[in-house]
Amino acid sequence: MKSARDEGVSSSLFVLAIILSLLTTVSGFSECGDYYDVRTDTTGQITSPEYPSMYPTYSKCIWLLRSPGDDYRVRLTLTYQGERYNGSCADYVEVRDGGQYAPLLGTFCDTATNEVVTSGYVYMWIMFKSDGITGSGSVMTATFSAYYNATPSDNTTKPFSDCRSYEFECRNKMCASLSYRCDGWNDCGCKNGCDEDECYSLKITKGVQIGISVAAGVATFLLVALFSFIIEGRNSWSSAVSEATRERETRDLARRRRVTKAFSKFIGSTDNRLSQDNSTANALRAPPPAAANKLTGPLVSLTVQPQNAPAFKVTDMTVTDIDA
Ligand SMILES: [Ca+2]
Repeated sequence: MKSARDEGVSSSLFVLAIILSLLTTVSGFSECGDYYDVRTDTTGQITSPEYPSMYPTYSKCIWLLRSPGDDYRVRLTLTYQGERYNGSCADYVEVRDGGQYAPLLGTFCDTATNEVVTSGYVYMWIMFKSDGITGSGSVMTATFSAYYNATPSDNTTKPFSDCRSYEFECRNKMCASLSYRCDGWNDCGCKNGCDEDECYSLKITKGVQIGISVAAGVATFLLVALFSFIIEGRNSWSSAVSEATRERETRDLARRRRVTKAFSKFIGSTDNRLSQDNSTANALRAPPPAAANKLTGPLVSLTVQPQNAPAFKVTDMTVTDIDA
């Protein structure tokens, strides 16, 4: 029978298997965001992953644009087909006036065609993000250029801080925790030199990643099930051994009582007969020789037949039992 403790252990192992299965799931990531120095003589372009095809799910791209100088701003012309779900932004583009925590210049969830956004200073921060559901969202493309502004801005104020000791700087100047390296998620939101680069010796497709994840999850579950089976089998064996030991001890005790009772009866009948023969009685009641006191071990069989008394056989007892 399974004890409550065993059931608790099995439940905990099952939950652990589920967690491990989820942890072994490798998520896909897209290559997209970057850092650009905006030039005065030409325009640049940024696009959603896999453009001009539809962008994939779980995309995260972050671009940081820097104007040519203090008297320049960044101008972005955006065309986008986003997606809403239950009224909220599911896939969207976010533009900020500097860094990640700078004031918001605009959030685009729906259709936008040649929307123009201009920075107030020298930096512009842009993030495109898609969720895990493929819907109506399709593509994002934008051109950026330098926009001359005669009023210089404070070029010494960075839109981002220097990365801390436990962080690394992504190619797009974002800071990400070192623990985010090679965890299957694109935390930097950039390409080339980001947190998920050079994590695998083999380039594997998303289908193979899913296959590996499922196989790892199933293998983990089977290992836990085997471990639980071994624990349960060991407990059952211990219970069977204990039960057998108790039964043997009970049988031994009952047999010993029967023998003791029969032997007492035999001694009583012998005393009655010997009372008529004092010499024989004295001889039998005399202390045993020294050698007899040293007798130990099992008395396998003893057959006694006093005069005028039925034969009596004693088996399986020890000399110690007789003395007692
Ligand atoms: Ca990561």
